[in-house]
Amino acid sequence: MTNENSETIHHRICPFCEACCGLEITVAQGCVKRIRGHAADVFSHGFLCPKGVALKDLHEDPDRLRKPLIKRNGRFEEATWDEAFAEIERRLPPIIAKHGVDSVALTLGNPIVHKLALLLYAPRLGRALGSKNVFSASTLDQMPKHLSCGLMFGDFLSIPVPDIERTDFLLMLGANPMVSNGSLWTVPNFRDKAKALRARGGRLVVVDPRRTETADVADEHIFIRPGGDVFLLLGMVHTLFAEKLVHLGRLAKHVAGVEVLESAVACFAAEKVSGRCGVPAETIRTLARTLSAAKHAVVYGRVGTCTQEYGTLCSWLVDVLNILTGHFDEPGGAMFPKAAALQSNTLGNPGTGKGIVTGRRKSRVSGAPEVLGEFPMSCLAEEIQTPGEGQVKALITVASNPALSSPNGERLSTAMDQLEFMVSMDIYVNETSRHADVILPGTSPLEDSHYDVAFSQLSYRNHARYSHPVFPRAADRPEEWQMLLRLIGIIQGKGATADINQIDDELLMDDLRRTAGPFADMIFKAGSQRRGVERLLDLGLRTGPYGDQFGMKPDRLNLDKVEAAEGGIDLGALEPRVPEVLRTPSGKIELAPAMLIADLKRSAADLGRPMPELVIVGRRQLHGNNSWMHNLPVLAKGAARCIALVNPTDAARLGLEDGGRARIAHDGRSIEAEVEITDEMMPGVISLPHGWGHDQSGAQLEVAAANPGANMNALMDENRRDPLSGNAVLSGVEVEMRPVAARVLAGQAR
Ligand SMILES: Nc1nc2c(c(=O)[nH]1)N[C@H]1C(S)=C(S)[C@@H](COP(=O)(O)OP(=O)(O)OC[C@H]3O[C@@H](n4cnc5c(=O)[nH]c(N)nc54)[C@H](O)[C@@H]3O)O[C@H]1N2
Ligand SMILES: Nc1nc2c(c(=O)[nH]1)N[C@H]1C(S)=C(S)[C@@H](COP(=O)(O)OP(=O)(O)OC[C@H]3O[C@@H](n4cnc5c(=O)[nH]c(N)nc54)[C@H](O)[C@@H]3O)O[C@H]1N2
Ligand code: SF4
Ligand SMILES: [Mo]
Repeated sequence: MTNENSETIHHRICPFCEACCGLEITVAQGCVKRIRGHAADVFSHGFLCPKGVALKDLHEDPDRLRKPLIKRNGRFEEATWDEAFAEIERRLPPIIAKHGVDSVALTLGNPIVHKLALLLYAPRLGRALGSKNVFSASTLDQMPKHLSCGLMFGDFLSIPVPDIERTDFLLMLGANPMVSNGSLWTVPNFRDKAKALRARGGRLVVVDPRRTETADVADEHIFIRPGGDVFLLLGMVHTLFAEKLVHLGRLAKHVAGVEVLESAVACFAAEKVSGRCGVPAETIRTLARTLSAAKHAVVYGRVGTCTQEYGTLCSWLVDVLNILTGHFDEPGGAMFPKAAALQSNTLGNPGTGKGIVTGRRKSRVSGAPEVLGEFPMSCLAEEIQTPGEGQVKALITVASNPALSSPNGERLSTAMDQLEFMVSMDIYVNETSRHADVILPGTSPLEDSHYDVAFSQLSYRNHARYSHPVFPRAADRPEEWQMLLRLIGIIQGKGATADINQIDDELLMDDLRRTAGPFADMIFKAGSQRRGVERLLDLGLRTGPYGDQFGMKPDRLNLDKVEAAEGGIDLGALEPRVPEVLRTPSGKIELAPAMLIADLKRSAADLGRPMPELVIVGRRQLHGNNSWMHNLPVLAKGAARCIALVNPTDAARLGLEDGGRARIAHDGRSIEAEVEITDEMMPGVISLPHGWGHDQSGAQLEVAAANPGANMNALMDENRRDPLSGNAVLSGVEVEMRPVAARVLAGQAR
């Protein structure tokens, strides 16, 4: 669209967080002039946050790499694409030939789910490589939820979300959507949705060791001891059984394991668990009663409930509560989205399936079980550093920054220097990619097309939205799916100059043979008009639950239609999907999976554990995104600073001053941060944002380096995980804290 000032208006879904807001981007003279929320977007209705505006800064960031880099004699030099792939071909295949495929590890980072090309093709790279050493941000984030949902519903990606627009009671644990804008729950403009909930007489209750921005807009905030959620949730489940408040409603005939669950929770009465979670027994009982009595209600737990040693139990119990109170798969409760394209639980036989398996392999050093085809990210350093058969010798990172995002980054950084070869697909020379031998920079989001394959599976409403590229790519620049195909060609032994279109065809045909059987050839031919991501997306839409079935249902969806719909296509409110959504072998919701029931023993044994005096939790900040947006000026001049929040009683006990600096230590490792004293923190808990620590040599992040902050993950233990999911423990870790004398500070070069 062009207006009278010869400005063009473009619509682009924001790729920065899970809210997936539709943006309106005004371009003049080849530059972004303005970014606003797209008012006519059917899903986000004009909402945006400060990060959305920063797309301009990202696009223009001089530190964002445009050309591949090859490290020669310890220094990065710009190279052509052909040179970069030739270097990879020279160095990677010999390592595979000598040490086997498992000697090459792959790390997959968070931006992959926000970029169509990476989302659809990084798994292809993983399959082509065939290494068991695959690690991703999922084990720093949401693996517990994948596992609990996989066990209960039969598919790792069958994750229910709150139907916020129709609920009367939302109980939220370990999430702060006022800042994060939601996670495993695509819900742009949480603020107005929460406001509307309260305006219609509903209640929002937030359980968090910090009185968060979300707690500030809630009816009630309840402090909880970090890591204590499993006990609170068990106390609630116990109350439901003890007070005969269980009513499964419509789902009664679709649920297995109620009795097993009832006896397994018998020892977790509210009075028993109260001390361990720091929530009064009466509050626990009242929460259970309110949940049961509400007409439409939903419990939701996120990062704070996953990044702890009982992450899988917490994730499970959240859904157990929804199910036991009749709020599961019901309007206003926890519901399953039905995405238009590529959602695994819309494939196969509705209502039954193979379920999930985990532990098909164990990691070499710690013996951690594989979950969803991965090992815990926190095992990567030991896999590199421990000699022996199967040792990791080479690493490919795709949009991941584990040097900052995963526990004990210092050890991992040392380990990365010990590799024989490392490739980073990344847009910056940062804390991780500085260790690489070759960096392949991805395109700016404004140069790609986009469709949220992952987040439409987690959305508060069903929808289909596609964005065209805002700017053309430079002629010599491959798209990210093309880079991944080049890597695949190298790994397959076809070489760096192999015909990637042919590889793409072969991979698609392999997929179709697996998923479409006798229709494979027909579908392949039907896709022949398009290539790459658009081809996969078009086929996904056409064969999906709203699809045109290649003309058999002509009024339904294909990519042409979604592309043409400015602002997207609304596919309606969430609808009940049980039993159709289930893929468990029993065809039922498994309320009491054996693995989880067995794990309750661990939490029972832990009820009397003495509580440390001081523990640390993380937080997110509106003006940043994990580790990688601190280089964008518009965000850097905002409020994001790496400050430790401390309760006044702790500050007094430790001699800390507001605005002063403190050293925070754990297990011999320490960092330094500014202190803010605030009663928003629970006594005994401090909060520090993650993703900081941009003072590492060799990174090229000029803006971020000016205000580097400290890396809280330097304190975390790489050996502490939820044993079921492999998720790292990033919350509730014991720390010591002491003031840093001003005099010392003055003489200190940081
Ligand atoms: N202590 C603590 N640690 C945490 C968390 C916490 O709450 N507390 N949260 C965890 C969570 S939830 C997550 S998801 C992880 C994230 O862990 P990671 O995914 O490892 O970390 P990010 O900071 O998101 O880094 C993303 C990387 O992708 C690169 N990148 C950005 N855009 C693109 C692109 O378009 N193409 C390519 N090729 N690369 C790109 C960035 O430069 C950066 O290197 O961190 C986890 N770490
Ligand atoms: N602006 C911004 N938005 C983001 C991101 C970002 O970095 N910045 N990151 C994105 C990513 S990758 C993700 S995964 C999502 C995450 O989105 P959310 O899940 O909403 O994550 P947080 O905002 O970190 O909120 C986690 C909350 O858990 C609390 N908490 C810590 N430990 C415990 C505990 O043991 N129990 C309980 N009940 N609470 C606890 C913390 O105090 C914090 O308030 O956000 C995404 N959106
Ligand atoms: S809320 Fe998330 S998706 Fe929306 S503009 Fe902000 S960063 Fe982008
Ligand atoms: Mo995340």
